[in-house]
Amino acid sequence: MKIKYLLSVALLLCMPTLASAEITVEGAWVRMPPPVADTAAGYLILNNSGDADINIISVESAAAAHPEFHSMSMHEGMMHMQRMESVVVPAHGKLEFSPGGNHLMLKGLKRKLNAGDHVMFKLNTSDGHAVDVHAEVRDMRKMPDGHGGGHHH
Ligand SMILES: [Cu+2]
Repeated sequence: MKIKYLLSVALLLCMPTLASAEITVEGAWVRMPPPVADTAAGYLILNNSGDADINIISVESAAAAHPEFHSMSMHEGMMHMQRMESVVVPAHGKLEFSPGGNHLMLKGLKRKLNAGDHVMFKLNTSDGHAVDVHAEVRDMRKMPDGHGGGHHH
């Protein structure tokens, strides 16, 4: 019986763990959009402490009808945004969404976002787990340079 018990414990430990246990979210924030805008950009850092890459296949938010992952790239001197269907947080690594680079694009804002407001996101992983993100809206016009991302390089 003792062996059986140990076996079931081992099985439990081997089951896929919640992605949220392996992914930690750092410094999430949303740039306060201009009053007439119906989109806003969000930024955060995702750390993956696990041994496997984690694929994030969708993002949801009560604040926006169509949240998307976007990348930024330079083409012929112009910055272009491109939608990414999914993003990967590498094993024992991180994925950064920061101004001028990858970002969450909140398209179709459902409400006005004011500085200090809180916006919740849900990131869905390919293995069926979810990562909750709690972001604060920041008015970048009032922020000193270099402190916008909540982190330092
Ligand atoms: Cu964008």
